[in-house]
Amino acid sequence: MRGRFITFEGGEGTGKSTHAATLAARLKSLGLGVRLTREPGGSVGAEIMRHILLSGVAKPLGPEVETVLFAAARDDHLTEVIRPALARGIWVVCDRFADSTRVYQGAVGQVDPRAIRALERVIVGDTMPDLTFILDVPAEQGMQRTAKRRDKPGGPETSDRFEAEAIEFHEKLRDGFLTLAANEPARCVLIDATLPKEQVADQIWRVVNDRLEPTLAPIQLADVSP
Ligand code: T5A
Repeated sequence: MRGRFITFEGGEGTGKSTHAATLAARLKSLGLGVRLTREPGGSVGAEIMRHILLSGVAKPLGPEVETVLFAAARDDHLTEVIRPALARGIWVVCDRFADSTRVYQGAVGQVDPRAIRALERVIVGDTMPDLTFILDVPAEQGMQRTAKRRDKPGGPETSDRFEAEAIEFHEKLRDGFLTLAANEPARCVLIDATLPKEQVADQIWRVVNDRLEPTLAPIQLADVSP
């Protein structure tokens, strides 16, 4: 039986990495095989492209070129990691996926939606997520969270390519993700991520149990996360 594919989306600092990791741990505790991964990145080739994209060196080339680079990274990630895992019955939990391209490069970056759709059709095809959580916090609060993380020992020293954008950019991102959630209710679940972490994690766990019934899935004892 094919594994399930769950993605986390939203603006900066909304808690995607935190909740992707918590969900992966909860699924593993049921004995399921789980692969926790992220975009851009998640495979050797895509991690190289992540470095290029987040360093900002591709920004002067324009949003169309960045879109193609995100798509190339996604193609490697799907081929090397996501599809093989799903085919083995492993549950894949991914921190960002194709919706980020729709919103960052499409809705906000103004790349022609026909180009975004065409790339998605070719690269993602029918490997769309079974369930997508859209974590929502006001843009300012998300930016405060990422700034706080930078102040912690061992945290990143500077903002990356997208974190460094002005607050208006982050407000547009939030609107873009809210629109996406409203347009695709069968796949996307909007989560109020201003609540304390434990409450957010419990809401996510309830939705996963209601929609995907992990307790009924075949048990896989192998731990496949890196
Ligand atoms: N991108 C990506 C595109 O433009 N197009 C694409 O197609 C793709 C795939 C990726 C960048 O690339 C862009 C989008 C991004 O700008 P990234 O480093 O992966 O860059 O950055 P993000 O995905 O934005 O991840 P962040 O790490 O910035 O934010 P998260 O993962 O949403 O937040 P998280 O979990 O790290 O939490 C941030 C802080 O908040 C705290 C956490 O403990 C942490 O300190 N926190 C909470 N605090 C209070 N209450 C809660 N409920 C909290 N939840 C988390």
